[in-house]
Amino acid sequence: DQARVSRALLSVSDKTGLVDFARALHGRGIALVSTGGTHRTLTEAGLPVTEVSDLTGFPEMMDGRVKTLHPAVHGGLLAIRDNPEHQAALAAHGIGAIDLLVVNLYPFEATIAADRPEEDCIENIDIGGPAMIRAAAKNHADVAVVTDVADYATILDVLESGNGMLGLDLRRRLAQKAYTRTAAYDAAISNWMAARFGVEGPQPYRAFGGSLAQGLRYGENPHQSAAFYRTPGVPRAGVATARQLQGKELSFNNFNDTDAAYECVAEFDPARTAAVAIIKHANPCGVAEGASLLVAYERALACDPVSAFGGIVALNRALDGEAARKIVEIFTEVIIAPDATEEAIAILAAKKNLRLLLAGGLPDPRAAGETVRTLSGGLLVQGRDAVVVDDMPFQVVTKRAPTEAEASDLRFAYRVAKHVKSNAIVYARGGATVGVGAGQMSRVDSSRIAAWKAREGADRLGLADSLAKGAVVASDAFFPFADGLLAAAEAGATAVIQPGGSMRDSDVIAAADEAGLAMVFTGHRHFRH
Ligand code: 93A
Repeated sequence: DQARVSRALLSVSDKTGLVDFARALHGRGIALVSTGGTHRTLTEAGLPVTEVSDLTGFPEMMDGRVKTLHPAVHGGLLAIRDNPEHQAALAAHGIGAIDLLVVNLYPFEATIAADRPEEDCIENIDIGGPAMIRAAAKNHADVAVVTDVADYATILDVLESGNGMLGLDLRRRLAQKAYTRTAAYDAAISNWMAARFGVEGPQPYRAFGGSLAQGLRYGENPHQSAAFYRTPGVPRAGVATARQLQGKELSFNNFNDTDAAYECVAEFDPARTAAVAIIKHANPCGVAEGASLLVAYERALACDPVSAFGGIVALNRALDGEAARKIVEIFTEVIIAPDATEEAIAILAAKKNLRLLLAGGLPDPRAAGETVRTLSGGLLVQGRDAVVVDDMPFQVVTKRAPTEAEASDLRFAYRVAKHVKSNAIVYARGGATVGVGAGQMSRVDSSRIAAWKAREGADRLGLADSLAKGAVVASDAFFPFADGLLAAAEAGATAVIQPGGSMRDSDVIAAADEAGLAMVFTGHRHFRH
């Protein structure tokens, strides 16, 4: 399974390590072929190199768009060495076999990251490079393909120890890596086009074309392996692109919870209000608006301070000193914010284990995108839940319309409910959650838990009345029967927001009228599983 390397084709945009590598290949008696720029670099270094145009008999043309797209190149890469017909074809057309292909692609990812004009991005879509990579990788039985500068040293080591031969194992590994590279490259192009041209709907490439960003120590549990992949070509402020200023590496659960926290707090326009979300196990245990981040944090924390211990705190504005000072009073795993003041950074620096992430901005809750989940033997892909309560109908269905304060709290509660696992019930008052019921199999149970949390909150404050009294309640899906709604009324809620759409809507509306509740239908469900 050893294959001798007699001729190598080198065509690289990133010329790092190129000259040393090519010189070592030449030193082993390997003939070198290369494209324009690569040829120039190698010739300048004094190495004998054949130009691809001499192989093809065509000059590079159309600004280099066509340089290696020719049978003299692809025949040399694809011919099976022990297939007599293939060998006869090579001989008949005067094509020489290529045993080693060294290619790295036009820097498309770097070009879009630098926000270059559209025509530059298009011009940096490499066609000939991926074609050669895919050809060589297909023919890995005979050809070795190198797509990563980091592999030059390995190739030289193996050539040295193998007397100019490369083994099948290595060629297979390189081929697999090569297809990973071309897949990620095309994913970046597809993602960029989707964003640029406003293409909507599930796009497999956008969902799966991740590039490995970081291996993780373990997954949800220590016996599960895990890694974090970044979706290329999606310039979206969020956990995936945030800068970590301090603390240990994020764990799998940290990534998941921090994302939930930041997506939740991003529902609150920072120009309108400061807001804080505290998350545990991907569910909010407290969310609040406030005149300042400090006030918002204190109110979010008050909702469920026991659960908030060891939680993730997300803020919708640049973290300031007073909020930072308050947050570090209890054990917090991660803080994420668009930015932070010098003072806040200095305060957090004293807490070595606390992870601080600065995302540079907030994710757009209305942005298109996909969510992906695996099931045994398959994947489920869907568009993000990118609908925001402000854009939904706000249809009053009861005799009593909500007061202005109730209406504002209804919107607040619905924003939060979107980020609570179903069945979700959220009690809110004055722009703060006072009770959250998450993840129950029955809506009535979620209602009970939310009401119980509101009761506990009152007990902590030494108040006679539950915090649900005078609060509003949001439900992520319709109440199938009046019972859930009546439970909320009994707990003290005065207004309700829910999608509507149940067969028994009229019963539920009648029950709401009977109890003097104001109720609003949004027409949009916020299931989150
Ligand atoms: O424009 S291309 O898609 N057309 C081609 O035929 C072609 N062949 C190789 N780009 C092509 N390449 C790419 O040129 C390689 O993938 C590599 O990134 C780059 C190297 O060009 P140079 O040697 O001129 O610097």
